[in-house]
Amino acid sequence: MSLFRSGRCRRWIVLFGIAALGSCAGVNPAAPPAPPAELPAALIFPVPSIDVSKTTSASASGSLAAFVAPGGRFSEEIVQGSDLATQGDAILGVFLNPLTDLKIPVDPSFSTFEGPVTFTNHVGETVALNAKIDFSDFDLDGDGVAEGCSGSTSPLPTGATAPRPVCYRIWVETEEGAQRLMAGVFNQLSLGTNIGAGRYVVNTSALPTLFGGLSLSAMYDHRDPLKKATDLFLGYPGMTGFALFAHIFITQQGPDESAIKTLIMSNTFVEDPPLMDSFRSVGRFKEGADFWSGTIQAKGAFTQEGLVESIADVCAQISTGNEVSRLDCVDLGIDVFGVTFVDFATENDVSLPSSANFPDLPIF
Ligand SMILES: [Ca+2]
Repeated sequence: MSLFRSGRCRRWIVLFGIAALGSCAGVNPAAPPAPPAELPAALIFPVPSIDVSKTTSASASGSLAAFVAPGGRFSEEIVQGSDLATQGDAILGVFLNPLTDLKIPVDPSFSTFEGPVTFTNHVGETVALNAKIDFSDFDLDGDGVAEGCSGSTSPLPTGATAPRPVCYRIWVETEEGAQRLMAGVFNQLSLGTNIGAGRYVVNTSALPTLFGGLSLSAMYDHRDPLKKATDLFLGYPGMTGFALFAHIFITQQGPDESAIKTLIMSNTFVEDPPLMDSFRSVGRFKEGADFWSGTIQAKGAFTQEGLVESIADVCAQISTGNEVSRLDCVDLGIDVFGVTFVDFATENDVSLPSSANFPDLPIF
């Protein structure tokens, strides 16, 4: 039986609407941006997706389940992390695509931008709001130092030759007044084909009827197409603070048609005694090959209905879902021995910057 059909995980899906879902040593978008060969005409707020939904890049499938025979010993284990990651991408798209639709010019004369934005949730409900975006430099991560941004939508201030990050803070104007929605930094702007690098945090309490207060953050570095990393955190509020956290870290090494992809996640319900209900996994596969290597630890509700509680460095054939010799994975270079779980997400991971760094009301 699927994790998704258990009571808890049905609730997970309901909570996140569309459903949701790695330490992030691999992501360091704070590194100096490489000089961009070109600049986009308008700002793209990219979904930092690394596709783990299929085993061949030529396939159109949206779920790894299409490649896995049901009923194999590890069929569910192979599929479920992939599905959660894919659903996480869908959640990000809900917030980011409407912002890209604003078509904000990349131009050093734009230090602010204001325009109508329409958000749509998973059941098609929409909210149209006015967004106000300020691009001045600020301290995103709260370390006491501003991020050194350009102060405009362009990484190149007028007359400058060295690119700088682009910072943004977004407020939306609701019936209850203006509220903070999102803050972030582009360390390298997305060109569409190469989404660059950046970091952001979103809090949807300004849009409670649509998303119920979901908070999320992401760090991504896709500047090198042969070495991409995305670190994603999701938090959903419960009766007494956050109830549910997901932390998903995905890397891709190599070109799309033969990439090794590693998906590491730690998810927990914190409404129960801490970490009683938790799910941690490491999974790795290589595009174009039929093997998956994985390690899983599940506790509490996550072990219901047949999901294994603990496996380590298992090698399975994707198409059958059954265990094979570990050498098959070792030879392929995908064995996960020694790969550690990521930390569980905390409230800090999904919190907007302090009011000192991100004022409660728009600053223009
Ligand atoms: Ca800082």
